[in-house]
Amino acid sequence: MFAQEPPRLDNTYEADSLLRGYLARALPAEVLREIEPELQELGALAGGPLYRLQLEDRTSEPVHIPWSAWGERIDAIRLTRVWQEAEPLAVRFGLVATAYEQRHGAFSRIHQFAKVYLFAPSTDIYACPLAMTDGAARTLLDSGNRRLINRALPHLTSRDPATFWTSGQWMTELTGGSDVGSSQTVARSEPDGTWRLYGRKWFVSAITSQMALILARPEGNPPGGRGLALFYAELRDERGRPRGFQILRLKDKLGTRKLPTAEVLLEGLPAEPVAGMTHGTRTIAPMLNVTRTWNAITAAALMQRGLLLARDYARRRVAFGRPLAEHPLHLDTLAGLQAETAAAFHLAFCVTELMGRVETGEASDDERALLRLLTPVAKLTTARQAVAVLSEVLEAFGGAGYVEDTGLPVLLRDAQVLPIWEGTTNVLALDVLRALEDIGGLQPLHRAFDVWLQVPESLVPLAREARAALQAADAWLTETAADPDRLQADARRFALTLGRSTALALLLRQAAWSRTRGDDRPAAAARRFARHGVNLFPTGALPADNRMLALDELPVS
Ligand code: MFK
Repeated sequence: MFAQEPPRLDNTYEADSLLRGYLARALPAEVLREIEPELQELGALAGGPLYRLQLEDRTSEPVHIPWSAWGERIDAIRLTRVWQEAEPLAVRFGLVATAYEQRHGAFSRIHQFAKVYLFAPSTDIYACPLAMTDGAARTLLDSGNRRLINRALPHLTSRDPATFWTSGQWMTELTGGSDVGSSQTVARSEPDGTWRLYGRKWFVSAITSQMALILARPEGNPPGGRGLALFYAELRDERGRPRGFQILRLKDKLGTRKLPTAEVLLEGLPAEPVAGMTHGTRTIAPMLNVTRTWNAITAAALMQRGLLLARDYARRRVAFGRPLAEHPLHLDTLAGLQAETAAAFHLAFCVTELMGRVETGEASDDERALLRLLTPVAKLTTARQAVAVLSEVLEAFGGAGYVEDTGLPVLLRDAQVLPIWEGTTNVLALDVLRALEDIGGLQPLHRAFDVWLQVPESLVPLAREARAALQAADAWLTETAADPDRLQADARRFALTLGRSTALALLLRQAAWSRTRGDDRPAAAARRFARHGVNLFPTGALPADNRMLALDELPVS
């Protein structure tokens, strides 16, 4: 009887020419030599036992256990098998610790995120608590609060599962969502000078964490983000019982279903201010920027996972008399996906390069400015690409891509969270405008393009295309500076034009390097990516037209 052969994964480090080519260019040879055995090991786990466990454990989900058998409120969470395996592995491989140990100086962030990239697609979004843990470590360090740094950092960056903590970020409320400044959680001071938090957090990711950074409004503070303060809380007592909060329910989500996201009632959770009693959103910004970088790396990683599977399947699946891999139209489709994935990969890893340089004090002023600008640009660009690419990946399997027990549909469902959490595409597009105000314009990016785009003659037309898109974006900025409605209405096109032109420039940097080593795949990816379009600028669209279309109004005569 005829049966289809399923797609197979092998060592996902060895199979990934994108990652290996990038690391060979971006890292000094001795650093790559030192870290490669670890990447090999992680690639073998990710493509072997972890992937098999994901498939085996596909239908299990975390369970909330509100009460003990004897009536005590315990709010325990039973995790899936993959999540149980993932934590000790993450600790052993130092998925958070690597960034703080800085064994390879400014390259440590590249090292860390290469591991995250291999780990994330095989661990059912366990990257989420790790991202927040990394973000919490960064936020506490930036706050300068020595007591909390001494207390929490050794746990957050531990290499020992017995002492490792993850952190949550408790921000999102029914009133708040993206508009965190309208949060209603209050902080009340006790007679002894300590603080307790009261309110309802609507969407708390990874409720299993040992600590959390929480936004709350000290009583009497004004409304808005400035009236919020950032608090630190340790969430469970020595017996594991919640300290002044209840889990109301786990959220019933489209994807990331292995991730226990909870709705939480705060009923006097003891907490400690991190950095003063105001400006909470500003204080938590380092958390947002770190988790947005994890988001971008995870987006690239999920795309690459989908492609590895689709590529393998194309060699096994015979239709109309030959393997899919011999059908020109199927090849063309996969090539388009590969180009988008390569572009997302380089954009995301560029942010990790900058992050490493800033954190070790080696960055120039331009590099600091680029990190602020490219973090939201990379997050929003790669997240949109991930949804589009993974939708197409499912289609590359035909009906099998739509059938749950192939383990494929989850790729698309999980990808769909990437443009939503950590700031939607539109919220991030507005953050790009805010970043430009902070850094004073696009000059740092123009100067970076000059460095990245030193390419051989044959790639010069593509380099011109990247530059032209950046110039169009810059011209738009000058032209609309005095028109806030138009500035906002075009902000997404603007941000995506920055993202796509920067990704093309970075692909060309890699292509120029790879060509001297006889590898023309990055150049092919750049050509194909450019053909998809890097300049999203509208011609003549105006906010008045937008309103008429969006709200279906009659044109004003
Ligand atoms: C796979 C791994 C992925 C990661 C998994 C993590 C899972 C976690 C799931 C979640 O928790 S999702 C919820 C995440 N929520 C968000 O990302 C919130 C989205 N909303 C925004 O980003 C809003 O723009 C923001 C809350 C920041 C608006 O806050 P405000 O207080 O109304 O706005 P304002 O006044 O513009 O900003 C306050 C200050 O912060 C300003 O500084 P100043 O006080 O000095 O003027 C801003 O410049 C600063 N700021 C805001 N965003 C910043 C920033 N600074 C640096 N970087 C940024 N990104």
